Amino acid sequence: MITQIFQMDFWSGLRVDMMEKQHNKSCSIAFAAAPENPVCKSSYQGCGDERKYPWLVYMASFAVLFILSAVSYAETVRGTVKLKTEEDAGKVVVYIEKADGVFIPPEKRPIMDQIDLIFVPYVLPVLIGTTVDFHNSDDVLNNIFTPSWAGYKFNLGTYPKGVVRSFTFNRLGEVVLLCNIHPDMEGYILVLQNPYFAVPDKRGEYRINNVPSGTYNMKMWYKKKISPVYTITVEKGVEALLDFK
Ligand SMILES: [Cu+2]
Repeated sequence: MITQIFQMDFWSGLRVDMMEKQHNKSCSIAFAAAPENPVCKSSYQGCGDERKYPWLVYMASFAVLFILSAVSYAETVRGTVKLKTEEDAGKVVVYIEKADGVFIPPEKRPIMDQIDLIFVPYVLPVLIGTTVDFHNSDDVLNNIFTPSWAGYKFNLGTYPKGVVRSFTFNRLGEVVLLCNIHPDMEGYILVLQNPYFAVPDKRGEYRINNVPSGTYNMKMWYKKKISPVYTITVEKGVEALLDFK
């Protein structure tokens, strides 16, 4: 990987050099032919500036090289979960239990909505510290509260369509969402230690990108139940495969 980038860097650097030489030459010719032509004049002045470029181009190449070599240590973890019914799609979360590092919650707040008296999505996995926006898309009033410790036993109150209330999740664990007007409504927020989680698609396939090299314990959450631990090793340059049985 690194050798490859060095090669790319070398060739692109060479090409930039050649292009610059060619460009300077044509500008000089144009300037000599018509020194008062404002286009030529400005492009000639442009050429003067461009002479300062090579080191910048090389610096940028090295920055790209550095970033790419850092990213190359992170790989994809993917696999399948067994869904009993199609309805179970969206009710499963696959996640790495614990990973080293400092993880910054997303600026874009994830949304938990209430549509036709159903929490949508059924389960929303979030990184600890994430603020979630709670919407109400129903024409009737809905309430959201939780008896869960991980959700500080909050009660966001009862509010109509169009109102958005927020909550920041700073405790790890499962937060059950209930509505004190409609007893059948039930949803979940799963507050996780790291951002390496996924909700499998309808075929039960999941994919977690950019997982750093290392050995991890993985788990699957399904309707309040947590699977046994599966251990995986993520190695540089290899996709890690894990099928939950
Ligand atoms: Cu409700």
